Amino acid sequence: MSEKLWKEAQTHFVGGVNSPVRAFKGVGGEPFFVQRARGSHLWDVDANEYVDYVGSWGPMILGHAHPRVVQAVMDAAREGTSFGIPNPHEIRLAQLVKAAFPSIEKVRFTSSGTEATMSAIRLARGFTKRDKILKFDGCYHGHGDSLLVKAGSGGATFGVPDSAGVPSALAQLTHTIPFNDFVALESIFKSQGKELAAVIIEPIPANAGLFLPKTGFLEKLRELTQQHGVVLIFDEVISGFRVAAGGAQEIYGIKPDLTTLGKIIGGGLPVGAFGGRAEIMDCLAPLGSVYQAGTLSGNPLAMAAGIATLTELGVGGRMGEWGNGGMGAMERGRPREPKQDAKALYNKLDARTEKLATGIGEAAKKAKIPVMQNRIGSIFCTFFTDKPIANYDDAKSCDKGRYAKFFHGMLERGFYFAPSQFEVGFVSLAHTEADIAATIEAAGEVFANL
Ligand code: KE4
Repeated sequence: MSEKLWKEAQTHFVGGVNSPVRAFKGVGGEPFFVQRARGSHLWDVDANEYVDYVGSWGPMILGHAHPRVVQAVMDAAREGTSFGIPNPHEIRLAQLVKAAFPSIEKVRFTSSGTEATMSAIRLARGFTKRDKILKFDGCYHGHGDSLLVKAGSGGATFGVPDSAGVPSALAQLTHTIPFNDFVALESIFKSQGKELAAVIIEPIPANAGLFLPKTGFLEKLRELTQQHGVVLIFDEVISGFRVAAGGAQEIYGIKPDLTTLGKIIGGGLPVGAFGGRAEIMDCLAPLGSVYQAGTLSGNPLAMAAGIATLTELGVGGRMGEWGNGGMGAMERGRPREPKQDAKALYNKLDARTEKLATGIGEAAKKAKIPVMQNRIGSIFCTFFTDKPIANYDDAKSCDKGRYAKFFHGMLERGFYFAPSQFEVGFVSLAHTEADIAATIEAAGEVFANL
């Protein structure tokens, strides 16, 4: 059935997909079509079952079709699917976001991470009246024109990090340097510091595989941006509510000027957000001169899914008059205490992912396959190399062919990993010890055949 659908999909969609990374170009072969998903498992239209380590590229931290998320969306849908008028759900989700991100004084919801980062860049340019921006090689911040310069994710997968169609006059305003490169960082601020509107960074880059900031790198970046009046934007679309409730800024104790969010805060429905210092945010229309808008921004269903997800994650937040959960909880006026302490849940995710990553690493070692496992919290990446991976160049030197064989070997055994060496894997609260054990066993078989 997947083959039949794939054939027809080619007649409707470019490359058969609505987003390039889904086309399996990074690993070869053809994607399957999902029929349904629940918890940590997916079923394709041919009833094949998979343990899912992509989780829709990050949103599904609770696992698929979590009953409370589904219920919240159903409750909200019964009241109407979109108003284009302020609604109480927006307030509750904002409370939960601000409870986890103290750096966010004001927030604006969008319908995707791309909209969030695009808007944050425009806002920083409007606030500073400067045009240039700095990003890092291999980081991906969505497909906004200014950000498709040496971008990761699909850009890296297809080896086209700089997209056609972006006017060179605009692309020239985007400077890029290698991540974790202290010398390049000092030098670009020496030469361009006063002309930079913003630096946008994935504090934990997860779009060229996964690598971590070297000690002091983010602190140095914060210090230099402060000195030069440059807006520091933490793109936490992946890391927000993923590596900790308060994302990378909670882990590293750095306060950015703006933060962008997405994925988890929508619980699988289309949501993005950008927020930060009120002094900067207030430059946005309708108060300020930086225009930004969206028909479905703050959509009640997407808000309800996000509220239910963050509540299940134990993100307490100030118990506003709307309480937790969807509209239902509001009408009943019964605010519900978050189920569990967020810390305990993140520790559980961390321990389970540690077990998986260690198991895969040991299986590779036993088969004498050089593999480097990078991990933080419930994000992991299996690089086929014997070298440590600390930036995009390191990631590009990995054995992508071997990754593709690993991917297909695991897929045949019912384990769905990211269809590209330049993406990451995610563990959810729904992944069981049995899932992890079975995955490690399968990896052992695959490595033995590599
Ligand atoms: P969206 O526009 O795809 O919602 O978000 C863009 C974005 C922004 N910032 C970061 C750090 C991101 O990782 C993303 C999107 N991530 C990719 C996967 N790595 C989305 C998957 C896809 O493009 O289909």
